Amino acid sequence: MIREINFDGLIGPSHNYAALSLGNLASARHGGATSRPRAAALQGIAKMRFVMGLGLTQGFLLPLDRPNVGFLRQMGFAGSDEQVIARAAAEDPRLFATAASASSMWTANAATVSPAPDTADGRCHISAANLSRMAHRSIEHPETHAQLAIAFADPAFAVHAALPAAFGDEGAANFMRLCAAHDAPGLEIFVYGEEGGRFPARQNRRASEAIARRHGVSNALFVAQSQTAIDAGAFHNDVVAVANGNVLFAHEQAFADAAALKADLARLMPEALYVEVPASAVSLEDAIRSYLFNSQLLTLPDGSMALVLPKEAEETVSVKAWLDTLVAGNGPIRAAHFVDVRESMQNGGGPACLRLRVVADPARVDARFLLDDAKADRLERLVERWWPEAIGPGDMTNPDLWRDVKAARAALLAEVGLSL
Ligand code: SUG
Repeated sequence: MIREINFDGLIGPSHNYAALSLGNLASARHGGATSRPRAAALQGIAKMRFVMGLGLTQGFLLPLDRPNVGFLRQMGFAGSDEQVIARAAAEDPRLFATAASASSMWTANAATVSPAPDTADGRCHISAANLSRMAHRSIEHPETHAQLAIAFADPAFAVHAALPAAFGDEGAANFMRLCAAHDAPGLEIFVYGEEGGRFPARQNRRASEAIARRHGVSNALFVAQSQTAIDAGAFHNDVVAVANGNVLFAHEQAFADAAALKADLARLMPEALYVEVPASAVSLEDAIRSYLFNSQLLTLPDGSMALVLPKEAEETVSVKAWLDTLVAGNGPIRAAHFVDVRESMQNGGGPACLRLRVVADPARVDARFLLDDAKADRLERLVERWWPEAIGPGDMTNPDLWRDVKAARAALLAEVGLSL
């Protein structure tokens, strides 16, 4: 039976705050702060456990090999791996931080996924995202693609390499799917940004069109993000909108032309429900600071829907008030749960950033990427033993730290039984 599986990024041992993402206000605000990789990874695992506890299938993707020595070699640093790391850290700290980021944790950006019921050949198509607008993220896709090719090697899937870098593609963070049920044909909504604003638009329209074409998706809409939202810090659409089943939950200022989108939905999918949060109830600033929309909107086994939101949403007065009214009402969203993913949030990644949704039969997925409680226990023990407790700006040039980070990932791969 095909169903939705959430693949969360296990938060890597190099997690740090380097202010690498222009237009991502949380990342800019926390640049130079001390990160807590161990706590971060445990928060991520706790979220996965919580979603499993709701009765849903959970998977995970592994952190990439960081610092990325191959990239530093491309940038001209030579010698042993240790020398490359030491020289880059000393000579060009920002370039080194680019190579050391644990940014692959945000698997909503790993790929775009078109489930089998939507595609011409009846396979689930998965395209790795080039993430070409941010240097530290642009070096993720070769390793991400390799990992996806292992996890989804079954012929039920078609895994594609990233698009050419000229066409920025940020994966599922700019993608929504509306459907009567996860295993029914859906309407795929590709959201793109236009250049010319205060911050870079990360998703290019042609990239979205190319993904729909190569996936064989004909029931698709291409929708522009509002410039106001990008300028206010919504660097990905999933900061201001999320969809699940027949529900599209969005801020009033999410799209350049919300009226046109509503008209298209009325024509193409009359059963769609557009749950819009007016700016008068929750300002764009509150929505972005709290990550109200960067929540997981989930269909539970009983058919009702629940939101899994960051604690920051609970702590934002306007957002909490709006959620209380939403859940008390008669709509499809029956519950709001709050999880602590603060370490990721401080880099601009909420619950929805941390997961990639794949609609598939779990039996067709490489079981090493699927989670159960026993494996979650083992992963927690491993993280407690190997993940650094803290990384402050002064630690970035410490060779012992990077030795520990490499050893931690090696221990994880051994535990999971993968060599990547
Ligand atoms: O790409 N932050 C990530 C956050 C990604 C959030 N994903 C979604 N919205 N789906 C980004 O901007 C910050 C890294 C740093 O500054 O150290 C970072 O890459």
